[in-house]
Amino acid sequence: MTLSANALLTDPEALYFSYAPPGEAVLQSLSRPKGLLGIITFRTDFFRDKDGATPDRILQIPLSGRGDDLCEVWKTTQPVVAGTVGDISYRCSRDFLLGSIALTVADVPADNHHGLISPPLQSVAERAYRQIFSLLDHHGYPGLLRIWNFVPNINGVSHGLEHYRQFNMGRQEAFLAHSRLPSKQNIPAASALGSVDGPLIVYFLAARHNSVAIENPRQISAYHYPREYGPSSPTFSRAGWIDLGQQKILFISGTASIIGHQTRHEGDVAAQTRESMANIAAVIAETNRVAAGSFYDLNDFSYKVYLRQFTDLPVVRAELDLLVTPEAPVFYLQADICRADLLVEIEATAGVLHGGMA
Ligand code: 3EB
Repeated sequence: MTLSANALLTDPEALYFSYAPPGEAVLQSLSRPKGLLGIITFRTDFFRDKDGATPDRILQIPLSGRGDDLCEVWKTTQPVVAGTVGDISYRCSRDFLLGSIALTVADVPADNHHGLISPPLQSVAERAYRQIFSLLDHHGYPGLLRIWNFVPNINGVSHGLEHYRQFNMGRQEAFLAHSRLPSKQNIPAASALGSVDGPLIVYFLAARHNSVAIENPRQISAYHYPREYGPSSPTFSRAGWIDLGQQKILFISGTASIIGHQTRHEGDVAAQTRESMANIAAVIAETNRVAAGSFYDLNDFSYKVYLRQFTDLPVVRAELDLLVTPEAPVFYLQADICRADLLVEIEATAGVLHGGMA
């Protein structure tokens, strides 16, 4: 079977996304609510209804607010309906589902069913991912294409373990509990960042059909990282590729200055940026090798760049400008990165149609 046997050749549903200023994003959502999967904002003070609530079509990620004042807007060509199950809010169309979950991190550690006490981020991560997998399995969107994780105080330590490492334990347990680990093909592309405070927030894009996981020959698969990075390895792939017929989408995970399993260029944000982009180029080359008929290059992508120190922006932008066409959308945000020695993480997406819908 070639990978393009996945193609949904009949009556494809198109997926659109863009980065838009808040005013424009809200106008778009009001003028075309039928095909709106959702709007993601990366600050806390963005949008409230008259009663102070956030409308369900808008997800607010509490970052520091330093960064480009843009929203991520996801749309589709089929009608969208909204729903909630447990702690998840979602909007779905015939082929796609965009959902989010926010779980408060308990002060008191939870019992993890084995009579042991789990650190707090382990238990919320497991609960979040279990809810997500149940929703996807029961609603018929088993293909988890892309997932974004925002872990409060990600580099903080409690119960003797960094929050990101606690998170990895709970995430992996949920993957195991839902039998999603044996087939490495279906491990989703992901990003993992720190939020300023508050709940664990995860948002995700799922589909009726699975994407194909792509790994990076320059890096050890994250799910094979050695134990020096924590008791459980991180459960994500370097990229996910899906053939929707007319649209062939490549979701490249948050990518950092890691070779093998080791951080490179500690303290040098320019060199970390170049190494991250070399990793992205390697993932693209690997995709072009395994995904029949796909020929992506760096200029085809939209980028989201997370900076630990927002004052590094001019240096990082200068490096990206040398590598990527000025036409490529690049969205800069301040966020902590999952390893304390990483200064930058870059994610990239290609093949999602841009702008308004026909
Ligand atoms: C890395 O390659 C850098 O834990 O979901 C990037 C993307 C990173 C996703 C995750 C972590 C995650 O290990 C960190």
